[in-house]
Amino acid sequence: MERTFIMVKPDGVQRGLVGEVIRRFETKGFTLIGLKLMQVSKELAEEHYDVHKERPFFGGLVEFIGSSPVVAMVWEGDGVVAAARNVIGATNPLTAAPGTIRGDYGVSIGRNLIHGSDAIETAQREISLWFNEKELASWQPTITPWLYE
Ligand code: D4T
Repeated sequence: MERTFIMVKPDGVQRGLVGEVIRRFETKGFTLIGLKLMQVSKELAEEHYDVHKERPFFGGLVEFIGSSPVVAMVWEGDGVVAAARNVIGATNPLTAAPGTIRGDYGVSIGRNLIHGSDAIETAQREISLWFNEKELASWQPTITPWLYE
C-alpha cells in the first residue's frame, strides 16, 4: 500500500490545526500509521529540504522548521501521495484553492502550515528520514471493505 509523509509545520501546530489536519486525512479514508510531535534539529531540517539548499529561502526555512515543534505523520492508502497534495493545496496559500488546507487556513508562502511528499520516491526517502520502522504501525482498519471495493 502507498505511503506518504505529512508534517504539520510549526505555524500549523502553534495555530491549533493539528486536529483539523488529522481529521481531513482520516475522513478522506486514509490510514494513519505513524505520528509524533517533535522539535526538529537543524541537521534534520537541512536534510529534509536538501533539494532547496541553493534557494534564497533555504536558511529561513530551516530556521522556521526548527523554531517550534512539528507533528510528523505517515499516512497510507491507494494513491495517497498525490491525493494528499490535493488535500493540502498549492504551495502559496493565497492561490491555493478554497477547500484545501492551505487555501482555507493560510495567507503566506513562508507560513504554509503543512508539508506533504511530492512523489512516491520522495515519500519513501522522507519516511525513512523521519521515522524508524518500529515507529510505524502496520494495521488495517475494519472499515477497509467500505472504502475499497
Ligand atoms: P513543502 O515541501 O513544504 O510541502 O512545500 P511544497 O512542496 O508545496 O513547495 P516547495 O517544495 O516548492 O517549497 C518548500 C517549502 O519552502 C517554502 N517556500 C517556498 C518559501 O518559504 N518561499 C518560497 O519562495 C518557496 C517557493 C514553502 C515550502
